[in-house]
Amino acid sequence: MNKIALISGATSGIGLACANKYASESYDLIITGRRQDRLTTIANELKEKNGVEVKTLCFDVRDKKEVSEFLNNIDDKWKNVDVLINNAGLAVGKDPIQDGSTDDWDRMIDTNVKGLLYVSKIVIPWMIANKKGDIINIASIAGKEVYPNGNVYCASKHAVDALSQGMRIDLVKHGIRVTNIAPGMVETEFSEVRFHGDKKAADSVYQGFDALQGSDIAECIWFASSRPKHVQIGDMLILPSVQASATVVNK
Ligand code: NDP
Ligand code: 8X3
Repeated sequence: MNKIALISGATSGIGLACANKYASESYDLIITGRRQDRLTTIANELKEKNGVEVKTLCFDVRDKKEVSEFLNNIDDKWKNVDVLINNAGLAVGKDPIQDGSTDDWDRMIDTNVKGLLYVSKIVIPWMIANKKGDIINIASIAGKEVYPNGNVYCASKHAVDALSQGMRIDLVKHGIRVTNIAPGMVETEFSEVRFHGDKKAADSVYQGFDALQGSDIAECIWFASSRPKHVQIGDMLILPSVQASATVVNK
């Protein structure tokens, strides 16, 4: 029987790259997101290419009831999740705190912090019952540093960093490993979402240097979760070679 990875936010970027990586390593997948059309296409491609099983779950991680119903209603065999990748997340807006939109703040905190918690709340008991599992939380360099106009996004990712530490402490006695992944600039749909669909503004973020790609992060996540049982990768900061900090980029 194949191992199982559950990847939240697998319709693009880092989550999609993880889906490709874990399927290529013969994992069966539960992939989630809010765009069913993309989930269906991705699932069909992964099944055909890798011969694995792929279950798609279309829900919004901000909706506690939906998260609970969709996850709890899957067949028991799917509940043997070996690797949970808490990836669904976003930045919305890049404004000084005094000009920020409370709607943007709600979206970031509800998705990046509460959504991650809602999914984890359902999956952790399955892992405890199995006495094993890997939880991979996608934080950010924004969870280690704060940069101008990053305020609430940075706060939400600092929260993810803290939750990774808290989960590791609380779950160590259950044989569950917790890895915090902190990428720098990765070329995905992230900036398009952050700039409210302004593709020109988004493209300019990644111009003039070789940005990280989703696959670079997926390789690191795979490395962490494929370590021998006695090894736990606690935290990884992954930057493009031209990036030295959240604000210093040689481009
Ligand atoms: P993308 O925008 O390409 O992917 C984000 C994914 O999250 C999509 O699959 C999206 O799916 C899903 N998602 C967003 N909101 C929700 C929601 N409310 N419910 C369910 N799914 C949701 O960006 P990235 O791949 O870059 O982002 C992935 C993670 O990586 C995020 O947590 C981000 O903060 C983090 N990160 C990104 C960096 C970067 O530079 N790109 C750097 C550091 C961290 P759908 O729209 O279908 O719901
Ligand atoms: C995304 C990277 O630097 O835009 O988390 O915050 S950054």
